[in-house]
Amino acid sequence: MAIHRDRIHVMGPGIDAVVLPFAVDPDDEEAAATVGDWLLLDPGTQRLRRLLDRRSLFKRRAAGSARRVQLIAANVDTLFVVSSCNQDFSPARLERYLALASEAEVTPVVVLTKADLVDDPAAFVREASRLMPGLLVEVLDGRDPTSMARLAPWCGQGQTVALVGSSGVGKSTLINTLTGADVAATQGIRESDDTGQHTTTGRSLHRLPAGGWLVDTPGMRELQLTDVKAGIEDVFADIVDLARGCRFGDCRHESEPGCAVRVAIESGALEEARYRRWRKLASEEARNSESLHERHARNRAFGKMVRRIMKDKERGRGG
Ligand SMILES: Nc1nc2c(ncn2[C@@H]2O[C@H](COP(=O)(O)OP(=O)(O)O)[C@@H](O)[C@H]2O)c(=O)[nH]1
Ligand SMILES: [Mg+2]
Ligand SMILES: [Zn+2]
Repeated sequence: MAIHRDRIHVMGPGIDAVVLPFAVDPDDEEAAATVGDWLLLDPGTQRLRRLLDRRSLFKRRAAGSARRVQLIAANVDTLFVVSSCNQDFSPARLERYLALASEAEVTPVVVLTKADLVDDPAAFVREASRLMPGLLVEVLDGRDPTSMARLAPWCGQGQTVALVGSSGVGKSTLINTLTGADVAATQGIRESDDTGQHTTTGRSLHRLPAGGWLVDTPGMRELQLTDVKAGIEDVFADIVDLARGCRFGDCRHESEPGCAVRVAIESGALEEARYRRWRKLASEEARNSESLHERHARNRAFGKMVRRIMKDKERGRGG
């Protein structure tokens, strides 16, 4: 249900307890329990026995360290990618979240809020739908409980949902409407997104009236674009497919002869703007992930140097 500093909150039939986490090998970061995990608990000793296999996992690099991975949520089935039908609407931002969802192996559903504030919400739906083949898009007024019927297909028994989206798009409003309770502080009341403070404390899993669960952890909003190469390839599968048809395997799709990507752009089959967003996202991902690898290499080199110095010292002492 929630991870506290040195305890975890678990729930199950007849169980609502705060227990000690597993002692995990620091090199096996994914062996720790996180929100949404299924655990086997010994009812007598209240000790955790086992972590069950996950269906999906959101994780991120912990700030300031190359190695530490922070687990955010496990077993999420559907990710509501929230955007509003106004100035926040940005295909590039949506694609970024779609890549994260794909990487975590979670089905994304784009939820466009503030439908009540625009004249033609359907235009936003059309634009969002074009971002990925088969992408599901819903548009609604997040404050209106009756519009929640649109999200019902993902909120029933046995289903777990999570939300992402930038500040102010209406995530907290949706959470409150979905849960039918005042579980999340909405903006303008007491939540402060800018300072990184979160008022959502306590449990991170909320029961939905239709029987499903909603994950609400502060970490979801800090998801970064690192190690999501496969996710980006899923979102831009059309371009990846096209690039396979380029004459040169290392085609940069600039002015090379026989470039299938350029042909598609020129014929109008591929939107130039989408191509540019792909380039930007892919290079940003490569940069983020590469710098982490470089840091690893540096750490390893430093470790080697230290060991060499120690050895030399030993030798010096001995001889
Ligand atoms: N008109 C309208 N306002 C909304 C809607 N959803 C959220 N809001 C308002 O937008 C503001 C930001 O919402 P909030 O839920 O705090 O956004 P969050 O930062 O994503 O959690 C609040 O003033 C909400 O009342 C909607 O569908 N329509
Ligand atoms: Mg909020
Ligand atoms: Zn090419």
